[in-house]
Amino acid sequence: MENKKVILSGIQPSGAMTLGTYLGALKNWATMADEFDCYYMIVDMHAITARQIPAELRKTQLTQLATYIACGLDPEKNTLFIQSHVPAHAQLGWVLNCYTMFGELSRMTQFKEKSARNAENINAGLFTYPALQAADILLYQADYVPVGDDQKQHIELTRDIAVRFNGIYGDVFKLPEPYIPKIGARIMDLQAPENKMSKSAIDDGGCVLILDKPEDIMRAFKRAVTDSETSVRYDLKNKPGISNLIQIYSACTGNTFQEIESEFSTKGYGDFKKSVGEAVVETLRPIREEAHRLIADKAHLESAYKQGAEKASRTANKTLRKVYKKIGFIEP
Ligand code: ATP
Ligand code: LTN
Repeated sequence: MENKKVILSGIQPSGAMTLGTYLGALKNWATMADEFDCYYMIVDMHAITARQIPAELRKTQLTQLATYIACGLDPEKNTLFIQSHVPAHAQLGWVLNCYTMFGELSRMTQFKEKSARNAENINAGLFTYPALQAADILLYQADYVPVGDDQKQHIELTRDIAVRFNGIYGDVFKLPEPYIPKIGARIMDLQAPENKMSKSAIDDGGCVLILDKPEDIMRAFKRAVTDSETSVRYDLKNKPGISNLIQIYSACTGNTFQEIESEFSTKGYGDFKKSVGEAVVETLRPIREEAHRLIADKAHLESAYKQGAEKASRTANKTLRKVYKKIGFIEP
């Protein structure tokens, strides 16, 4: 373990995870365990920046952990944990709040989008969310953060905060880099392909969930918005719906955009949408089946997150102690 580079990422338990989350993040996480020292969280503290129903939040977290494991994240080879189980996140999060500027936070796209969508609950946590995310990452001295394209800005801010802190106190934090997949980094809503597919967006039927049943997945693809042409051709600007479907098909089958265009050169949109739906169904089928088996095994899930929190705490507390010392806190 010692010399392996460190990977860290997290997903909010703010609802059921989408195909976008799978292709943009989770799918890649599962390939990294041998080469890297991997930490994957369920970020419950981030999730409460939007109002959650307590019983639902509890259930979503267990389902999310089961899905992590079902996607191939072996809890023996990866550190899987729940953010609030490691108090160092809240502790370093506060410290980093004091090294993050109001102007920087005001420029965050996710804050602007979420506050526009939720005008009645623009709370301070939503605003300072990126400082907590920076703490998540910097506590583990992560080298790479595998995320979808929408998180790039937060990782860049994390680096800026780390550079600022290191500039004052010396080399405390490793500077992390985003690790964004070439294909699948931004999956769009099937009904509104100008918007990111998102678990907390308005439910317009354009969102496919990882644990959706095959018939629901097929229905969502059958209804997917396309355009008034007839050719299956990648053109993000003029054909956002079809281009999104090409991305999804490519991410699920491994075929290149060119191979896909020629496969469907003599076929219509109806055939194409059916093939994309089938590819997604087959990609998600084993995950759904395994996740359901694991959801029923509460004892296994509990032992996985407890073991994860213990391991994560050891690493996180080392960094936290160093930070406290550097800034002049007295050891208790
Ligand atoms: P929320 O709507 O609550 O913000 P979300 O659906 O956007 O949730 P997150 O929990 O914010 O999902 O994201 C989890 C991970 O999945 C992040 O790394 C994010 O970049 C990635 N991700 C989320 N949606 C997509 C998408 N549509 N395409 C590619 N990657 C995505
Ligand atoms: N902000 C991210 C979730 C998140 C995260 C992290 C991702 C919280 N902490 C640390 C990577 C690393 C999101 O909204 N998807």
